[in-house]
Amino acid sequence: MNKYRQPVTVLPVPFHFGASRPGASGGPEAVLQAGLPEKLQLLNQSYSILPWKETAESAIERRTLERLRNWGRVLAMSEALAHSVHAAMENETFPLTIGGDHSIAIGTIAGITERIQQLGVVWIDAHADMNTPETSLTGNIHGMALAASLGLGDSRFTDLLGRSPKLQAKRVVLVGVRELDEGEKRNIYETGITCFTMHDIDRIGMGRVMEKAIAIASYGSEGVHVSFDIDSVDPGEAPGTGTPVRGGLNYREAHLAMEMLFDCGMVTSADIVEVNPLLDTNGRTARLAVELIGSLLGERIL
Ligand code: 5AB
Ligand code: MN
Ligand code: MN
Ligand code: MN
Repeated sequence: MNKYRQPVTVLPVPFHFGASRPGASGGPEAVLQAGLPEKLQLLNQSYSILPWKETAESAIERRTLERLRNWGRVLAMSEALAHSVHAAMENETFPLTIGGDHSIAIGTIAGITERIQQLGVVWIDAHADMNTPETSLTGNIHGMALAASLGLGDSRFTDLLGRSPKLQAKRVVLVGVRELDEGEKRNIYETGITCFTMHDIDRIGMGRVMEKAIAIASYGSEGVHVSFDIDSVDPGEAPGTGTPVRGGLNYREAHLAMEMLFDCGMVTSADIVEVNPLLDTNGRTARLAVELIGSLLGERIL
């Protein structure tokens, strides 16, 4: 998509409790300020922005565990987001969440799969986000989001809205990976999801990698979700993010990925996450996020 030119529902999620460093909660505001509304207007893309509702903090929300940091807050956010995303789908719109740290994808995917059970996922990230509370070295839930959606880890997250797993491994593809914890390697292998690392991109090129990724995510699927972690891009281009890793996608590779995803006509939702304005230089990373959203929604020079 957005082949059918569905209206876009922009869902800002100012949230950072899934990560160690604060700042990702300023991501949505930074991306909006960097010109997201103007970009959507330029593309003649109809859209609405659904403001995030802060809930009054409860005792449950303050619950935490060393291996599942801030789980109460992450769970409350995930439930609220899942309902908003599901409603956006029911209204025949394209949900576009703006993070926030990557834990928000647990809620997005729970909401989407209420409607699309055979969902493909292209997860573009320097990391795999395939930890469970047992394998994680940090306890940060943003590093567990993909595993939870595949049914691995704590049942509070895997069973959000009542079904698990949300995703089938054969439709899930990682792109841009260059840093994995030991336990994540096992989880990738045991689930059987596909992982294209930077090594694969260097060897066969981003074009071939994305052809394969799209084929896997869309085979027999009713829709494809794109979960784009801005730390997939090289820190030279995208410094404003909490867990940067050298050797990432260059500017053109990142755009090519988004353009090919648009062209495949299967994309029905997306997350753009981990933009951290506190770590950014002059809004560079937020502007990149806006440009990449443009490519995903069909922006072309010709
Ligand atoms: B991100 C790490 N594997 O689990 C962990 O940015 C990093 O959403 C996770 O990809 C990075 O804490 C999570 C060391
Ligand atoms: Mn991530
Ligand atoms: Mn990452
Ligand atoms: Mn990160």
